[in-house]
Amino acid sequence: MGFFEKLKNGLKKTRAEITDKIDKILVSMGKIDEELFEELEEVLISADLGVETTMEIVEELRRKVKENKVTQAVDVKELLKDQLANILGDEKGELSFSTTPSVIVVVGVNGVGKTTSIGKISYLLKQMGKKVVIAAGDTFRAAAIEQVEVWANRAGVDIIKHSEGADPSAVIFDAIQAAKSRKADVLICDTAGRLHTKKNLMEELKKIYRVIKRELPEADMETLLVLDATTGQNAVTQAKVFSEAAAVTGLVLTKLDGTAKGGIVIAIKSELNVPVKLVGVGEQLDDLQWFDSKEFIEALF
Ligand SMILES: Nc1nc2c(ncn2[C@@H]2O[C@H](COP(=O)(O)OP(=O)(O)OP(=O)(O)O)[C@@H](O)[C@H]2O)c(=O)[nH]1
Ligand SMILES: [Mg+2]
Repeated sequence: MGFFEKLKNGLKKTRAEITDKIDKILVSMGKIDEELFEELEEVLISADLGVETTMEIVEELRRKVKENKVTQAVDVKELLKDQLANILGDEKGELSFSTTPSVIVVVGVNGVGKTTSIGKISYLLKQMGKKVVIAAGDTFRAAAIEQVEVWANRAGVDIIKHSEGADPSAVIFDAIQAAKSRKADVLICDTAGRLHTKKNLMEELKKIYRVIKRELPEADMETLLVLDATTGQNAVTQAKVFSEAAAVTGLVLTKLDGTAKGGIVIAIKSELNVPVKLVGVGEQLDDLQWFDSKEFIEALF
């Protein structure tokens, strides 16, 4: 399956929730009236575009319908598609790798798919000809180290680890030295999703950043926040919390294949000023794609 086919396949449930429902409404209503807009509102909200974003979209639709003197309900679909495309802009997932090494810190609450995504990103980068080193920075959760090691092996990249309970910033320190001496292009740091308290989690992240800044002051650095698309609006809240502790440069939105609420991509873009860089559409090594807003809209409609 090609990339686009995979994305389309991954968005199957979301498409059924948004596009198929909208098609039904438009065909059954025929004419454009207030009831039509209300039904559209309902569909968009249930696909997790969020109340605020949905209201803005529907308001704009009303305006466009008037402005363009649209009378047939079926013509509303193109207007809606244009508008969603507008919200997403022509965003394309990209990471900066101008230094050797460059660093990616992967953060997010437990279970969102950090470790899995690290394996997939390593694989993507390796295919681009990059040499990758992974730092097993989640020393908190039992079995986290073994898990990230399995993914490193799958992707065929190096991993630096300590034992469970070790200081994560010590792991990162060693991984930086290894990345330097092995002339790696990219160092990817796994982090814990769960600690005793949110405060500990945030303090630990800050400590990790201090080590990186001290050892690699010139390095390009990305902080990718991983969000689970199936958690819907909660993902927006998580993004707000993490942005306070870390300079989040991009989002990885996972499990788009497992949810009908992929509309969260649009809510996130509309509510937060952080670009979606990658999307996860399955559990295999190659089930992660660079986000491309145009492709996303095409796959949705
Ligand atoms: N269907 C699907 N499942 C995914 C995707 N990404 C991750 N998963 C699954 O989500 C579960 C959690 O993934 P992990 O990578 O362990 O999540 P984590 O954020 O590292 O979790 P902690 O280490 O506990 O903080 C696993 O069962 C993964 O297979 C995706 O894009 N699609
Ligand atoms: Mg993990």
